Amino acid sequence: MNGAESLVRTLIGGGVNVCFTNPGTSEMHFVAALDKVPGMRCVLGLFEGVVTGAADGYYRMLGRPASTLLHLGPGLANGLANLHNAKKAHSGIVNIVGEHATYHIAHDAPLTSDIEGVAAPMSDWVKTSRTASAIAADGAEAIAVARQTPGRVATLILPADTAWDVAGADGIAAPAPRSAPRKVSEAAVSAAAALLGSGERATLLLGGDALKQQGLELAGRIAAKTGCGILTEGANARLERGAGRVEVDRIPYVVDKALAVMRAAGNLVLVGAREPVAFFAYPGKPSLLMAEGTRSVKLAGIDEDLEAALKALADALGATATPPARLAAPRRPALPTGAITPAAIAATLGALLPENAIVVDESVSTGREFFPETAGAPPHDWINNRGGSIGYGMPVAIGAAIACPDRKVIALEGDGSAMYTLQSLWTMAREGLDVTVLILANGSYNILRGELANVGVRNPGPRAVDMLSLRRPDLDWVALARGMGVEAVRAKDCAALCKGLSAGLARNGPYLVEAVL
Ligand SMILES: Cc1ncc(C[n+]2csc(CCOP(=O)(O)OP(=O)(O)O)c2C)c(N)n1
Repeated sequence: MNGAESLVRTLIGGGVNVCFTNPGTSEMHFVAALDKVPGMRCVLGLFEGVVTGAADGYYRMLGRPASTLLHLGPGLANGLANLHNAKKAHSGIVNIVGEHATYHIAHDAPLTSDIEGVAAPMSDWVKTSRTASAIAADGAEAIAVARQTPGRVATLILPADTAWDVAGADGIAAPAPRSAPRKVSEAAVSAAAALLGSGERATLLLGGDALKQQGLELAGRIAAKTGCGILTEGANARLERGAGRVEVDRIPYVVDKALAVMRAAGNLVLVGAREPVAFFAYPGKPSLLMAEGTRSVKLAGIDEDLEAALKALADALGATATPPARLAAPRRPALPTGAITPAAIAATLGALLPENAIVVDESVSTGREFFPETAGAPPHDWINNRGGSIGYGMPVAIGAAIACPDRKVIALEGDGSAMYTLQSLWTMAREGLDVTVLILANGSYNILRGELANVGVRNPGPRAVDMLSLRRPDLDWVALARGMGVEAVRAKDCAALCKGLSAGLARNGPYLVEAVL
């Protein structure tokens, strides 16, 4: 057995049985090993941002790492933006990057680069496996790191000779068992209970696994008992919502709106969330969104057992049996008519969202008001971009669809964002993934028009405005999708939007609807 096969066997033995790849010469032994070892689902992405984003989406739905295969420093560099998003979402990934044979590196060949240096900022752990006899143990360590609580990005660099040399005696290593998340301290529970019992206005700010149904339900009981509010951070790795679940709002993106929400929120109890920070600094506006005169108490961090923490808090407050507040009643808005507007899209989604759907939200400015209209739709998951690097949505949809083949995935895509990783459509077609992509075609980087004003630019000139336009030429999403094997339709009014979306939702496979705003 060579090192590559030893690594593939170690991955499969360690429960990592999906590999998103974009290989090159230095990874050929790994690619060959994929056929020698049964059990690995291999998915080709035609750009590395598709590969890393897909691994992110897979983890978000299963809580289990997938592996990637990237080609040296430049391949890794192409995948970094979505690796950044994955890291911010606390997604565990075994990120495998090929490297030249160890003795070849000194010769500074064209593709030679400092791979560890490129990997470090977007990884939680980086290791170059220097020999074929070490690769099994190194692979097992990467798996163990990736599946900690929270998940981590473990970058394992695989030199070509490590892959092709003969591996150690049995060639397979088992990762250390997953350790249980840390338990919340009694002191933290008492402090949170005291804050909520103080009579001052307070809000639970939830993140991570506190956004799953059980955590939300406990938060709802605490809210019913104490009168506190419930909020989430602006972007969530995965939020379970819909009819029958506790309804929560996100902190808005726009700073003035966020400040108003935070003023009303009062003191914060942090449960897997951090004190909120604005996405950007703006002249004359604060970076920290905590309202003046308010304070926060940390009940539990992202590395702790958040459901158990909420349970302990509910116990301390005598709220365990209190019926939860804010349960969303089943509600479907009426289908809208006329021109396609952000509000009409919100209503259409609320009217049509199927039960158990996974919504990957990269709707940017168009989707700011999608939550109220979809809150009463049948139970579903809602995924946001936690790293702010656009182009995450369609790749994450791929990973989610592979993780959950029985669930409908809906990717809400700003047209600007979708262009970053549009190669995703080809992978969706090739793998027959059940993803409906809704392109929000406003022909512009609309959000940045607002940002020009927000940073204080008055009367921007034609060159500035032109940098925010996607016109000249217009993008033809129907042609782009068809060119990659995905059926598509253009909708210019609400009736066509409803028809197109319904067609996508009715099939079992990829479909794209271009909604012209
Ligand atoms: C990798 C990366 N490049 C650039 C940006 C800056 N940026 C943020 S939003 C945006 C435009 C998004 O356009 P679109 O998806 O069409 O949404 P819209 O603004 O029209 O709602 C850009 C370029 C970013 N966040 N990430």
